[in-house]
Amino acid sequence: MSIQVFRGLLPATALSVALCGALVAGLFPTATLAERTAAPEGAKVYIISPKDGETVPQTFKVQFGLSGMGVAPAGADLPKTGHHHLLIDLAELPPLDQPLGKEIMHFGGGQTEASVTLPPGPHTLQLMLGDKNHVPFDPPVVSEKVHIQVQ
Ligand SMILES: [Cu+2]
Repeated sequence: MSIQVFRGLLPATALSVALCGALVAGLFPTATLAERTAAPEGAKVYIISPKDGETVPQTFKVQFGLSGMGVAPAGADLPKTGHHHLLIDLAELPPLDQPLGKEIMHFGGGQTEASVTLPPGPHTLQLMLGDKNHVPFDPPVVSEKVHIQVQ
């Protein structure tokens, strides 16, 4: 008798598991995972100015450096290009499998420098390149962290 009950339940259980799997498979890619662009070999992003350890006024200019690839506005589908993002006081890199968020400064116009205003004290600056969809490259094209003292 217990075997009959088991047999009766099994197909329904198998069906719900299959449905669940289909739902997860269907939702996952669009919900959390973005397609990442392969980084061109030797691509390097760096902060030209300010230098590591520099003391700067509250409003100062940050100059972005890039070698091994080009700068293009966000949305432009051109090979081996991306646009800059400035990470300020970020302890950890943002998630690499989704577009960079609004908490990060985007330079989607293809800018190569920015005027930044920060409160006095120690701060860190780091650059990360994003592709046409604001998604970090694979592997990420990210600069060394620059430590500054704002007066
Ligand atoms: Cu962006």
